[in-house]
Amino acid sequence: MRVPFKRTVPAVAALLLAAVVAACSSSPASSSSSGITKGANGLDKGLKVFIIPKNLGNNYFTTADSAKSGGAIAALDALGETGTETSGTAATPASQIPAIQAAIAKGANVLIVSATDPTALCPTLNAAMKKGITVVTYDSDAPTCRDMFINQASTAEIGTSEVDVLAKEIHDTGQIGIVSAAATATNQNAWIGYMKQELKKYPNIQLVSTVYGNDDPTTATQVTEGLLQSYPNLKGIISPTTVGILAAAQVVSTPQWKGKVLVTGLGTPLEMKAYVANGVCPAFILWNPANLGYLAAYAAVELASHKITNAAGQTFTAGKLGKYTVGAGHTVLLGPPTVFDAANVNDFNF
Ligand code: RAM
Repeated sequence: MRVPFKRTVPAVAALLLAAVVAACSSSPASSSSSGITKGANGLDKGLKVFIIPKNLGNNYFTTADSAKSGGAIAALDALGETGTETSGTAATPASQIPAIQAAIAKGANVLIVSATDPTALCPTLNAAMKKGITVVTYDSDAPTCRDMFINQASTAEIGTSEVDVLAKEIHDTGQIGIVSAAATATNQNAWIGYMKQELKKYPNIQLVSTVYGNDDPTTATQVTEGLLQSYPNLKGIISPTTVGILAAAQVVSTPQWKGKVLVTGLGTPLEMKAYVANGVCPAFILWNPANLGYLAAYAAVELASHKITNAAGQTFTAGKLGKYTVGAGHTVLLGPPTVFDAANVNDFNF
């Protein structure tokens, strides 16, 4: 016969006390109310991760972020996190900041951000870090208000190689212009800084103007047309943005400019292969955007799980990409950039 279990008053009190202690002492990493648990690999599972590119509707970021392309959300799915891509439609802080604020309000544990404007974003990102949210930048940095930056390739190499590619094509001579993204973008400004240094090696090349297309196809087309009208003897355009280089190549493919002006910069193989074929853009540069997003996701989860810190020398494995080491300035480098031309441009699906 089963003996009915009789709860004594002290036993009930002890149970209540245990429940109160458990509720009060739950850390974010083990709290069942937050849905975060510790996996056998030492990483938190169930983190709410928001990926916030400069803007939505830009193929480069869609590739970097989405599950389908093997980007950030593919990595987050594999790790058991909740990954959400969100941003505004324009690559401006006015469009991006509300998306960051909304992600914080939704209980984000991690923000992965490509900064449209570090100055404008920092108050919001600093507030997020104060709340204990892990802030990782990828693609475009905000150096004073993040825990870690995932850099696509060496900043110096990206800047100097674009100049070297164009210099060779125009035989080291003539006027050139730059069609950039937003005037506030950290990544483009840093690359342009290295372009200017590299141009000192080419005394017969003159950089006549830098114009800004704001990663908007219409604006990029208009500023390219304006640049060509102002400098009718222009020999080349460098556009260190996937949106800008496509617009510039389209403008230069019209009869007025084709054969007179060459375009290079940073582009995606799928968008640029037609302009390699028609001779307007014989060569351009990029990295694998999906790998950038994937690496950023792994690094952010390692950091948020306190499995690594952001100190130089810390190492972690980013799934299929293998082992990475944190470098100086709390930065992780994806790898070297790739030069695309007629020999390889058809081999890539991004
Ligand atoms: C655009 C964006 C992005 C940049 C690429 C190369 O898509 O400006 O930040 O890294 O171009």
